[in-house]
Amino acid sequence: MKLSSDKKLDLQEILKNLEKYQPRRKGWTWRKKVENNKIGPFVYQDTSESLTHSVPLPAAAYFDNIDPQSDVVITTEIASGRFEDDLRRMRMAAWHGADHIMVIRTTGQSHIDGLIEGTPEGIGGIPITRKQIRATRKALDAIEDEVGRPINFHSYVSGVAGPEIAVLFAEEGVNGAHQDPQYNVLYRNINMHRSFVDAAEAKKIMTDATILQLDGAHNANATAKQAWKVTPELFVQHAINTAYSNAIGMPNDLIALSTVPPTAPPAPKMQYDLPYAVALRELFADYKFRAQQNTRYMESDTMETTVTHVLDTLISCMTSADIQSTITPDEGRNIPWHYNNVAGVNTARQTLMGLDGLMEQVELKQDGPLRENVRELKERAVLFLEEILNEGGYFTAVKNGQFVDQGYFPERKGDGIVRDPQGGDGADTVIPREANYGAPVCSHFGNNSYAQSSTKPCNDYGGCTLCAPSKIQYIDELDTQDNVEKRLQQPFADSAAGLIRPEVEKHGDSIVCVTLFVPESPNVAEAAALEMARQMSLKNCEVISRRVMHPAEGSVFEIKGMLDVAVDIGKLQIPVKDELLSDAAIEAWVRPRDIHIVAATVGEDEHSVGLHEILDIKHGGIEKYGFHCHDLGTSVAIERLLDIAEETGARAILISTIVTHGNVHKQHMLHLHESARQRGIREKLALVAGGAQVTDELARQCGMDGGFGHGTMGRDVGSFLVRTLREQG
Ligand code: Z97
Repeated sequence: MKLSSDKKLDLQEILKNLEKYQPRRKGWTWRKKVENNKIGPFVYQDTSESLTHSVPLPAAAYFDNIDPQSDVVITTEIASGRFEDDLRRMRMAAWHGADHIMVIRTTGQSHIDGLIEGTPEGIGGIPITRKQIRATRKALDAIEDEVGRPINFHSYVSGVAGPEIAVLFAEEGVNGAHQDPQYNVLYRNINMHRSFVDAAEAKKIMTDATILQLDGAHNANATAKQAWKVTPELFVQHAINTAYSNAIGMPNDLIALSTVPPTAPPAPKMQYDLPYAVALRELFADYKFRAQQNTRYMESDTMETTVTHVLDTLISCMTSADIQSTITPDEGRNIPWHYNNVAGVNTARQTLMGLDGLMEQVELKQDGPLRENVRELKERAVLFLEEILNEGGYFTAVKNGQFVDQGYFPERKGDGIVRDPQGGDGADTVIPREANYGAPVCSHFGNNSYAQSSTKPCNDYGGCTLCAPSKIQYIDELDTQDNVEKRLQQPFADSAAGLIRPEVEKHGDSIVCVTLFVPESPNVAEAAALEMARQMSLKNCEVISRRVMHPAEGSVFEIKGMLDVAVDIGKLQIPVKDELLSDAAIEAWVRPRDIHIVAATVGEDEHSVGLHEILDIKHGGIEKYGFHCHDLGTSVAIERLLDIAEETGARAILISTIVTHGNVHKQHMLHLHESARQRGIREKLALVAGGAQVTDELARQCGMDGGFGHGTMGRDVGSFLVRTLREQG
């Protein structure tokens, strides 16, 4: 299946012949680091191979549209509840630099003791089933071909069906998974004996399939109110899972610690989080790190969460994290929308590129508070481990509530999570293996009677599903109502009828978001903002972010609501954009003609950066084509521009206004047009306006020949001038 960048993902094609689809490869893939990587005008130190298709960062427009890629993997978490909608989001995320796609599974799947089939719609995540996984892997195979980089697909193995899910993942080419028996015990109240027995089996299966394992220690600091107090315990949790994984034979490079810097500003983040990250790195030097941004203290302000994320990424950079995870920056609002996934990925991409080469220039101090705090954290962690041993082992320690207590160990608050070693989901389900036990697949921890006689255990029974994929039983949708075919009827009908609706998450959800400032006290302002949104015809309005600017002067709100509008593509008036002339074509026309141009910022506007971008040869402006530019400077009167135009016999006047109030930019344009007309030179001149609030439409309404807004380059104006002047003759 081949994707084309101007066509939407063909979901019918993805679903076709799914019963026969097999993953192209198994196991995790890291990015390939490229030393001294020359990209555009720069040489990078911490990058990997570039993508073949991508959407560069916005500022790339000023640097030859380069899109350098970090050498660390970038994660995004996706799970709207409908996998078919998530596939399109995965494609968008991949174009922005994500190569680790985590699919959060539906609420409660940890407690289901077996595999589920079909693709039912999930709540709070995606039901992980064979059909869902296979369709996703197939889509990701096509997406990775499109962007030119392998994409790691990830979900969760913990839970009572851990070994079964691990086999499913190994069969279907899932590349990464969370597996940590402590997660089952602490957060899902699954019986501890069962969890650890299952974990050995699941980890062995993951090892053989080279699936990268992430642990679950980060959940402690997502659970604790004062997350920085559980840091000694986090080290212990990492150590338990790491040692257990090694003991069943998992190699170090398949073990990734799931880490999260535990604080967020206004906490003095570097004082707490940097020693934590450094101590962790030193203790676990031989392992991989997946660093996730702090979500514990996320509220609804995306700007604030973005700043925390940037600081987290700085810590990752200083402590060599291997994977940078990006939860959508508005997890606090529980609205992980398409464009917020992309925003999170871009925060990591932008920050990592900005930090390129940092550690070649600075080093962490070997004395002072950093070292003292690192040592203290390690000591507290060792004491924590000793106490577990003194109490009689891990199970007793959990029974005694030693974990996720909010006292800074050895201080104790007595509010830890308490679990009964004989209780929880799946209690009394551990059954001793018979001496002649035969495992259903070759990957197996412990005794396997089939392993005695032949080289490959499954030779005894003609192959297992891991060695002979044709033996895999593919079960299609069982639910006649809630299935992907039914859910896609509406999107396909819409697209056949040429209808489009707004969307943030799922096809046809019609959700939009508006931002309003209301100049009143917070409660009054909020009620007014909701009423205003309703009067905009939005339904089911809900405030998703409120920020007080001043208790009396007003607040700003973001409101989501449903805009029940379907736009008919056939009836849209889409302006046809002229294709730009090439640099060579512009120059070939301009150079032999001796064309003069007069330009200035007008009125009281001293901001000339925009104009210089357009004119100056050193910014790639139109001088390079051979135009003779008379730059009159800033805050120039319209009449003076016209005087000089007449003196020099100029063919065009370019005016620029960046900062405008009270529509003064419109008045300048109207004045220029009118005055040129009165002087009898309007027909001989091309009049062009540029500026932050100028659009082509507005400029033409105000008598200009053309207008240019944000993002305009010299070539846009050069091309326009040649076309206009050619027509004028
Ligand atoms: C993450 N942002 O980092 P269930 N096993 C482990 C886990 O950590 C988790 C599950 C299973 C977060 C998102 C938090 N972690 C989720 C070690 C969840 C999931 O299906 O929710 O019961 O298990 O991944």
